[in-house]
Order: sequence, then C-alpha cells, then structure tokens
Amino acid sequence: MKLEFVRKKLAENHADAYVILNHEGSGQPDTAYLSGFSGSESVIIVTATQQYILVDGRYFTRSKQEAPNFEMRAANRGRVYDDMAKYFPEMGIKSILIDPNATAYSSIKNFESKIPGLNIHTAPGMLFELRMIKSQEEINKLHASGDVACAAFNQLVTEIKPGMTERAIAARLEFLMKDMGADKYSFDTIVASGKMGAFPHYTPSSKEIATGELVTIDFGCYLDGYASDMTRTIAIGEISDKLRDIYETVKGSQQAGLDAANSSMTGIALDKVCRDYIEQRNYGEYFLHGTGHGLGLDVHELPYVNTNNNDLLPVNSVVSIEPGIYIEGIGGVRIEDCVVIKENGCINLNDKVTKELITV
Ligand SMILES: [Mn+2]
Repeated sequence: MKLEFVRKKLAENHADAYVILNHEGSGQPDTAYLSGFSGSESVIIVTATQQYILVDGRYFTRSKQEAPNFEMRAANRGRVYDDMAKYFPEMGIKSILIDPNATAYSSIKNFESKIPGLNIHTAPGMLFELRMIKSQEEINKLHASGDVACAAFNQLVTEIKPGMTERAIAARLEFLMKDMGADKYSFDTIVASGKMGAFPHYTPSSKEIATGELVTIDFGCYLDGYASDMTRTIAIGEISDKLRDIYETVKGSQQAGLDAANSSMTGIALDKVCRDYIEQRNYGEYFLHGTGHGLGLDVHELPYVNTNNNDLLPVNSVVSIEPGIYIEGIGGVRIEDCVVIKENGCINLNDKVTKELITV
C-alpha cells in the first residue's frame, strides 16, 4: 500500500525514482515508515518496479533483517552520491522525486553537482498525509510507548523531594524510561518549577524545587520507533489557592478536549473546546500555544490541533491534547495526553497516570 502510494506519486510527477536520504537525523522517520530500516544512514530508492536500500558496511546485516523487501546495495560511507551516480544508470533512473522538507539544501546541491544531467522533482511532505493515519500495529506501538512513559513517571513521583534540582529530576526520568524498555527519550525532558513554569518550552537548570511550587514535567520516549509525549504538573507540598485554580482550569480544559475529540471535529474546533474553557475562566490570554499536534514516528507531525487547521481529524490519526496556562512571575500548568481519534470519541494513550493533582 505504501509503495503503491509512492509509485502513484512517481507517475504523477513524471519521475523515475523516489529517493529518501537518511542522514544526520533527517529522513529516518520516512525511511523507517517505508522500509522498516531503523539505522542512522541509508538511501531508499523506489522505482516503478523495484525498491532498493543503499547502506555501508555498518548496516549490511541490519538492513537485510529490517528491510527484507528492499534490495540491498553496498554504499561507501561519505561517498553516497558517487554510489548513486554508479547505480542510477543500471536502475534506469534519470529523474528523481525528493521531499525538500526532509532533505537539506546542500544535499540537493550535491545531487546537481555529482550526478550531472539528473532531473530533480520535489514533493514537499510527500509521506506526511499517509503517515497521519495509523495502522492498528502502529497504534499498538504508540500505546506501548505511552505505557513506558506512564510507568516511568509513576515511579518518578515516588522519588521527588524538595531540594532536588530540575536537571536531576529530568535525568532520573530519562533513566527510568530507558530502564523500563525505551530505546531513547523522544525529546529533551522539560522540568520547569515555580516561576519557570511560565516558560512553555524550558530547559531544566540546577534550580532546586521548593515547597509551594508547581512543577511541569513534559516528557516521552521512543519504543520500537514510535514516540510518546505527555505532560503532568505536580505540586510540591501546599500550594496557593491561585495556583490550584490555574491547575483545575487546565485540568478541566484538557478533560473537555478529551471528551470532545472525535473524527467529526476539525483541528480548529477541538482547539476551540479547550481554549473556550480557559477563556471562560478569564485565563485566555495566558494560553500561549496550540492545543496539540500529531504524533508517530516523529514527535510532531500531522494533524495539528490549533487555530489554523480547518481539516477534520481523521479516524486513526493520533494527536496530543495539551492546553496550558503560563503567567509570568507566577508560574504555569500544562497537562498533556496523546489520543487516537475514533468516530465516536478517542482512545487515550497516556491513560495510566492520574490527572488529579499529585502532591509530593
Ligand atoms: Mn506535545
């Protein structure tokens, strides 16, 4: 099905081959999606009749195991354009289709200079719409990834004490996820305490957490190629009525989003449910970002739940629902789960951690 889609696009674009360069963190998700190969460097080449994977000696065995439907061709590390120049004639390739969103400008220039006469067509976000709709197998992997994140967090909160630094908490959570089976964390863990909670995206520091503060922890891991992403905000001892009111407002907004999510909603409509709840409680100006994003092989992918996406959220797409309130000088709260969109509702992939305020 995936290869058929690619071949249809080849025909539409009058190109001989679709090429994915997997290099320095770019192109890996598309490579894994089409072929199953999880290594860090490769070239995928799909023609009208055949599909190939070029890898160097580090990955001969792995590519045969993980991408058995792709014919393996040996590449020389660092000379991959020379390799393509050699292989393209025998593969009947005079023109290629490439995704400029996943390919560096310098790589396009290399194609032009090292393979003279090659015609280059571009298809921005070529696989994004296909990747947006998950198979049951993908959903199972996403749920397993979410389960590891939940289990790690539930262990973490039994260990958090006033005086621990944000960085120590982040490091401990990343260790726990890996120890519980994750391949790696899906992005640098955010631990934002006290007034720092007003920064939606924040880098943990050596600041010690203190009684009376809220601490926002945004984290996730990769398991079997698929990402998890969730956020909880916890209290350190007794907190002020103001902070509790902010917490309850975000919690209500997030629950309203979970209750409303289904495939009859557009991204705009679902965002509005969460945003209206916060606006009605007079915190509207402090909700500083969109409600959510897609999740899969990438931590951020289609579809988006924000004030721009006027498309319906498709059945079996996966999105985060993560409203927040951020008040400079006071602090902030964000609560996030990722869900699978269904016709009559949604399935929560982060259902194993409570959203009642956890106090340590
Ligand atoms: Mn997120």
